[in-house]
Amino acid sequence: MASVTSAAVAIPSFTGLKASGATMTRAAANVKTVTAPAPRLVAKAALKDVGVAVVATAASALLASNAMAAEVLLGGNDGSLAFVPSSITVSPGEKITFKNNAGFPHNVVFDEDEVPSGVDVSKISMSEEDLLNAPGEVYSVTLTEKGTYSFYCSPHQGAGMVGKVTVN
Ligand SMILES: [Cu+2]
Repeated sequence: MASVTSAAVAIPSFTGLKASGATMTRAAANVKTVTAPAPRLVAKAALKDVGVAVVATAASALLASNAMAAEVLLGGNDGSLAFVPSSITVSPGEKITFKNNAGFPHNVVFDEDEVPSGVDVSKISMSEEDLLNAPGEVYSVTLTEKGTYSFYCSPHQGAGMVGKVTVN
């Protein structure tokens, strides 16, 4: 997938040359691929920006989950203090990336009373004092235990910034 970036970089040199019609067509096709609003591509790009990462899984689980990723925005485009979407379902080992979008600072804290038994919330949560301050800043977590997890943003919990992830 590193080719996504290099293809985008290579495009100006294609268009700058007196390229044959065939080459131009190929370059145009590349542009289309790169700019297509495919959610999977967006999620993968976000993974490169991981600022704070928590990996609570074995390497084998990570390898198995390479092709899967879920993204949750922190703060709605309409300015709402919310996780968007507020409820997601993922597979065990699937990477979940929380991305600062609007109304920050935000964070992601799992509720110790609302996770599957045996799960240590300190291993999957940001600390209550830890905050994502910059736009696009991300926090990623991987959950392996099946069940339902509730989480909240500590600065905005009172405003209803809570969410749920089901690992199934
Ligand atoms: Cu928040």
